[in-house]
Amino acid sequence: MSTVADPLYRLFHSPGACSLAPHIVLEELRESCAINYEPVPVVIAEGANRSPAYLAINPRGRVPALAYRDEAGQEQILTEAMAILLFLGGRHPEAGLVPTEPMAFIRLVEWMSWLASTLHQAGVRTVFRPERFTTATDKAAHEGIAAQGRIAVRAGFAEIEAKLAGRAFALGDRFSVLDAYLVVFYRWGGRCGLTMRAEFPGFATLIDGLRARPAVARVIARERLQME
Ligand SMILES: N[C@@H](CCC(=O)N[C@@H](CS)C(=O)NCC(=O)O)C(=O)O
Repeated sequence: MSTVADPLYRLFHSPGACSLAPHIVLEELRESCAINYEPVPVVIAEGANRSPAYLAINPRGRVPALAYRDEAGQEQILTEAMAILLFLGGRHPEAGLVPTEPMAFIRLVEWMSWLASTLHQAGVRTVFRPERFTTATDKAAHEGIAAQGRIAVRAGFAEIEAKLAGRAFALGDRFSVLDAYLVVFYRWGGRCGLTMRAEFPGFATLIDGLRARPAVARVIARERLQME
């Protein structure tokens, strides 16, 4: 765990989880706006997200959670990846990570809301955690749930591929919090058994461009992630 004296933010995260997106955004903000933050690992594979200490931070036992100081200097906790990404982008407008034009902002929310609900919870999660959609002992059902989930995930990635067509970044010509979120999904696609680069070449090109950004590369290395 890195330690930062009096960090502006503390991000509770687990390697490769959806917390990777705010981790990337915080690292981008460190580079562009010189903010300091502390990444605090809560390793799901070790059950740390179910520890009493972490449940006191997020009673849902999920990552990410962000600790930040409000205007009165009180520490507050914010949960939900989408809320954290929009909060960070909004709190540091000089970094330009969230569009300010109202309709462009709503289009960003439209994308992110679909990623967080349909593609993450109703798609990827059914592949990774089929036991959460039936009982842990109903092993016969797990395979069918995961297989259906894989179909939904593939359809979701096809939608992303079509939306990205020819774009350098998800929203067009500049990096936004949405790009950071898409890094998470691209990596999960491989772990769902999809051949991402062959099936979704436009998405792969976007990810290649993102990985060339020093902040993104640093976070991928820090979380020790394989992207393909
Ligand atoms: N709706 C939440 C979902 C967060 C979530 O599902 N996080 C996963 C990691 S990607 C988690 O903490 N899983 C631990 C568990 O389910 O026990 C968000 O978008 O932040």
